[in-house]
Amino acid sequence: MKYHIAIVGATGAVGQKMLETLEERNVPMASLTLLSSKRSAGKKVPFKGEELTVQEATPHSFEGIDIALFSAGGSISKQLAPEAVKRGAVVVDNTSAFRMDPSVPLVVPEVNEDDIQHHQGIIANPNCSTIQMVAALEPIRKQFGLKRIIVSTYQAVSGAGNVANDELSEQTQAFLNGDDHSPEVLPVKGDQHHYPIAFNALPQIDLFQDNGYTLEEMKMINETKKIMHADELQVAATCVRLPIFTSHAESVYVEVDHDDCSVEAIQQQLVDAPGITLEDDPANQVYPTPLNAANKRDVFVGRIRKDLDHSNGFHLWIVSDNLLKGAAWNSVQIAESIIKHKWFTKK
Ligand code: 11C
Repeated sequence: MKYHIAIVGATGAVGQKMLETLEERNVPMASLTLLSSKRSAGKKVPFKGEELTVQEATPHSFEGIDIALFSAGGSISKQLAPEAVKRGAVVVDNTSAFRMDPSVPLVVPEVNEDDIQHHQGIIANPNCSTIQMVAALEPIRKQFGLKRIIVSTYQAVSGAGNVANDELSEQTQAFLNGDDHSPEVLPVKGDQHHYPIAFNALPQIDLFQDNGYTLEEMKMINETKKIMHADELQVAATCVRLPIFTSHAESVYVEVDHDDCSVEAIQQQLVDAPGITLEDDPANQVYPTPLNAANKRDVFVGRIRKDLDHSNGFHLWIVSDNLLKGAAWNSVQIAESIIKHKWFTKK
């Protein structure tokens, strides 16, 4: 059996990675439809030795589509995802439009694959910084329980799109040449102030909320609880943007429930876990870095240490490609899961 697949946002950073991932994974496809805004329609994109033409996304684009992967921004998803569902497609949405809707499963397959089957047409792909954290912590949670997570992130600019990549390149060049370059994109396009990202660290990702946390921090908190089905889990986050192009890194402190946990036991859980690569050998300076994780599908974990004051506390360093596991690969994994289990029907 082969399936009709569509990508909405095919010319964006994540859309491109979705194409590459579909190509590498050999998903059984009867057709691949590439959709975008009117502005990008007409572009030619190579796929499996052919050239596909990107078309403008309209409600009618979804006639006959089995699975539609959306990554063209929240407003496009809000407008077109219900139209796709109406026409019989299952939508995997990589925006925040439906993530916290109780009727929409929010899925990281290594954690809660079974939730997919309860969909009503839309399955949401979580925020990139949430995905890599929960994928790495789930094997620990299963064995030892989790009481608390405190995370600080070191996030790549590509999370804010190609415009942020361009801003980092141009600013770095200008800074080294001694030229002026006024920031226009980061920390948040459309916010009141912009600050340089080159040679800097910005403790703001997305807009500030009334409680003093940023939206990115609140996504990490709320999405983690939803994916893990753990309302009682204590989660705090500080999200920081660094001048890195690809891969988010996270310093994560966890407190587990069980007293019999140890660094070796956590390493054992992670070594056997799907989608996780353990790189943890401080004696030989082995630990993950954003550059090494880029263009790879796994989540990399290292620097696992026991807290010096809290016997149930452990520190970890978690790194993953934000455009792959954090977006395109997780979406394709969900699509593969729908195909494998024939979870096409709405519940
Ligand atoms: C960033 N994590 O790095 C964001 C990008 O909700 O899917 C992903 C935003 C989202 O800026």
